Amino acid sequence: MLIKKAPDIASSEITPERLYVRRREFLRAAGIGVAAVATGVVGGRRPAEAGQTGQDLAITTKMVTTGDEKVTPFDDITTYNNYYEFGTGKDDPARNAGNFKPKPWSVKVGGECAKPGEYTLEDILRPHPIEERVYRMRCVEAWSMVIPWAGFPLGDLLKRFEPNGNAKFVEFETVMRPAEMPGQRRQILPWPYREGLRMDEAMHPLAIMAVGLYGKTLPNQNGAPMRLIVPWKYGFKGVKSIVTINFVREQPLNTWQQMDSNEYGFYSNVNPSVDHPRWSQASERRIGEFFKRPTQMFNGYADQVASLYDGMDLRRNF
Ligand SMILES: Nc1nc2c(c(=O)[nH]1)N[C@H]1C(S)=C(S)[C@@H](COP(=O)(O)O)O[C@H]1N2
Ligand SMILES: [Mo]
Repeated sequence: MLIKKAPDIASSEITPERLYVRRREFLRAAGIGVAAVATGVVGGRRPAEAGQTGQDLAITTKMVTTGDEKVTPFDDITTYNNYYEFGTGKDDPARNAGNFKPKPWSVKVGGECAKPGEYTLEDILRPHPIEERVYRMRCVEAWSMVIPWAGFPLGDLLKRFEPNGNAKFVEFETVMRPAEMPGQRRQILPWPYREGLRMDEAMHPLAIMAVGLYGKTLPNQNGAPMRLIVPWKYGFKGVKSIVTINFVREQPLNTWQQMDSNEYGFYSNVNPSVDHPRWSQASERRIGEFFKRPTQMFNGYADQVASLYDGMDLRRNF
C-alpha cells in the first residue's frame, strides 16, 4: 500500500493544559470523580505500545463515572463481545480474532478539514496522555457492563486535523481485512462497518478514543488497536479497529441504520422510554447479575449530555 506522507502535526496543536484543566472542571461540576494517579509518568507523553494487545499502558488520570457500581470482570469484557467481523456469536470474537494484526496500523483522515492524510497509529497517539475512564456500556440488546477503558478525548484528536465550518458530522470506518476477519467473507453486514457522530457529540468530553482496557492495550476482540466509546449511546456506536475518519457535511448512514432504519437510527442515544421495535429498552441485564436493573436516560449521563439534544424530538430522532 502506498502511504501518503501526512503533513506534520505541530506541537502547538497538542491539547493545551488549559483545555485539559477546563475539562476536569467540567467533569467535576458534573459530579464525576477525577483523580490523578502516581504512575511515575503523570503528564507524561509515553504513547501506548501501538497495536500490541495486552501491553501495559501509562495511565495519567483515572475517572469513575459509575459511582459504586461494580466493574465487570476482565474475562467477561473480553469473552462476551459483539464484533461481527469475527462472527455473530458472543464468544466468536475471542475465539476468532487471534490472527488479526493490529500492528502496523494507520488511519486515513479526509473530508472537510485542513489536515487530511494518512497517519500512523504512533502519530495519532503521541500527544495524548492516556486516561482510565470507567464507563457504563449499554448494548442495544439490553445487556450492559461497566468497563475501565483507557483512552483519550476524541475531540482532542479531531481538533488536530482542523475540521472546517462545513464539517457537520464525522464518520468512522473499521478496517476491511477478509483474510483475517472470517465474518467479512460473508455478507452478514454491509462491510466495512461504519458509524458517525454529529460534530458537537464528537467533541463532547465524555466521548473517547479507546486504546485499552484494565490498564492494558486492547485485545483484538475489543477493537484493537483503537475504537470509539460514546458512553451515553448504545454500544454499536463504538466502532472498532478504526482506519478511516471523514469530516462530512451530511448526516452519514451508519451500518445498523443501513441494515434496518426502522430498528436503528443515527442518534442511538440510550433511552429507556423508546423501545426497539422487537424488545423493551426500559431495563437491562448487567453481565454477571441475575436481576435486571432499570436503564437510565442517556445511560446515566443525562446531566452531562442532555443539552446536546435540547429541542429535539428524541422519539423521532432515535
Ligand atoms: N467493527 C465493529 N464494531 C463494533 C461492532 C461490530 O460488530 N463491528 N459491534 C458493536 C456493538 S453492537 C457493541 S455492543 C460493541 C461491543 O464492544 P465490546 O465487544 O468491546 O464490548 O462494539 C460495537 N462495535
Ligand atoms: Mo451492541
